Amino acid sequence: MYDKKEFMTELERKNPSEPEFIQAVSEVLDSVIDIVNEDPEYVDAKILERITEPDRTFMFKVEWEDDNGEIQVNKGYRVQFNNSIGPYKGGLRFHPSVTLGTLKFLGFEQIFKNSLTTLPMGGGKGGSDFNPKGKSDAEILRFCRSFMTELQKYIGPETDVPAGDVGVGSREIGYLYGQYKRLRVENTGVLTGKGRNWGGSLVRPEATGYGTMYFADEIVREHGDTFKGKRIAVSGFGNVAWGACIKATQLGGKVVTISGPDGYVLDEDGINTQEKWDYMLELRASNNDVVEPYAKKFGAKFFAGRKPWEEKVDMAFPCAFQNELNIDDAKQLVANGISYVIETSNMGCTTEAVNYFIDKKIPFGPGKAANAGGVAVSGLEMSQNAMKYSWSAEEVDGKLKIIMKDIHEACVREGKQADGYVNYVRGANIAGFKKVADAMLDLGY
Ligand code: 2IT
Repeated sequence: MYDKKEFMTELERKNPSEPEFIQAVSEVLDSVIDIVNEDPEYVDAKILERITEPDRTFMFKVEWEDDNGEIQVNKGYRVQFNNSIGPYKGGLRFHPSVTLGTLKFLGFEQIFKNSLTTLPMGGGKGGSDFNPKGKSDAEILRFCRSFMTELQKYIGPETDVPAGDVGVGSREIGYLYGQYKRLRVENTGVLTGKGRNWGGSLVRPEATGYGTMYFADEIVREHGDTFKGKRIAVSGFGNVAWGACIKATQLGGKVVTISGPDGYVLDEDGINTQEKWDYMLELRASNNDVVEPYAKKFGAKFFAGRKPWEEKVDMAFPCAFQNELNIDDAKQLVANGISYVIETSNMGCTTEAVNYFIDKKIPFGPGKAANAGGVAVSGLEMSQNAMKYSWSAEEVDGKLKIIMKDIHEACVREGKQADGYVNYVRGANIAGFKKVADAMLDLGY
C-alpha cells in the first residue's frame, strides 16, 4: 500500500530542487493513488516508483557563436520518460527558465497526455535554457544547428520524435530538421511541426488551440450550455493562443484578452478578425516577447504588468506558461462569476488554484486533456510520414475533433462524481495513467 506523504518525501529526496516535477507528480498521485492501492498488481509491481523515474535523461553542452563573434554556451536536454505505449514523443522548449526539473515535469505530464490521445506515443520532453528573445535569425540558426548536432544521437522516427513547445516554432523546427537531415542523411520525419512543403501536416500549427476549443465545446455541451456569446479570456499570444482565438471565434465566442510578459491587452471588439490573428503571428515572430503593440495597432486597452484573470468573463483559457494562474487569480475569477476554466498551458494553474475551482464546482479542464490536440496532430503527422502520404486539412481536422471528443468522454467516464460534478482532473489522470500502467505490467520490468 502506498502512503502519499511517504512516497512524496522519498521522491523529493531523490529529486532535489525540482519543484515543478514534484508538483506534477503530486497532482497525478492525488487522482490515482486510490486505484493503485486497490490493485495489488500495481502495488507489487512498484508502479509508482517506476512511472516517476525517467527511462533516461540526456544533458549536453550547446556551443554557438553570436553575431558579435562571441562564443555562447547553453545547456541542452532530452528526457525520455516512458515509452511503454509508443516512441517517446514531446516538444522542445527554449526558454531561460528551463532546467532539468522543468523538463521532467513536462515529460511526466506528456506520458499521460499522449496516452489520452488514443495514439501510440510515449512521453518525452527536451529543450534548453537558450533565450530566443532578441536573437537574430542567424543566431537562432546557429544555435539550432549546434543543439541538433548533439540531440540527433538520441532520437529517431521509431525511438523519440521531438516537436515544438515554448520558444520553438516552425522556423526552429526547420533549422533543427535541416541539421538532422544533413547529419543522418534521412528524410524520416523525425520531428513534427514541420512545414507543409517538407513533410508537415496540415492543421498542426492550429491543432493545440483548435483542440482546446473542441474540448471546451464538449464541456459546455456536457453542462447543457452553448459556446455562443461566451466572453473569453485567453492568456499568451503565441501559437496556442492564436489557434484558440480563431476557433473560439468560429464557435461563436468572443475572446477579449491576450497577454505577454509585459501585461495584457483588453480588446472589447473581440480578437476576431484575420488581420488581428495575422498580427499575433507577426508579433510572436518579431522575437520581442511583448504584446503591447497589439493594443496600439488596434486601439485596444493595455494593462502593464497585469494578468487577464481580473477581467469579468465566462470562460478562462490560460495558454502561456506553468503556474501562470494562482490562487488569488482563481478567487478573483470565481468572485467575478466564471463558468468554465480550461487550462491550455501545461500545468498552467497552481495546485491551490485547481483545488479551489474544484471545491467551487467550477468545471475545470486540465492541460493534459485540453491541450492534447497539439501532440495528437503530431501523431497524425507521424502516421502521414510513415505512409509517405498527406491528408487534407478537413481529414486532419475531423480526426482531431474525434480525438478531443474521445478524451472528453474518457474524462467523464473516470471523473464523474456521485453528485454529478465531473472532476476532469481526476478523470484525465486516471484514464491516462491506467493505459500506461497496464502496458508496463504487460511488458514486465
Ligand atoms: O506540450 C505539448 O504537448 C507540446 N509541446 C507538443 C508536443 C508534440 O510532440 O507535438
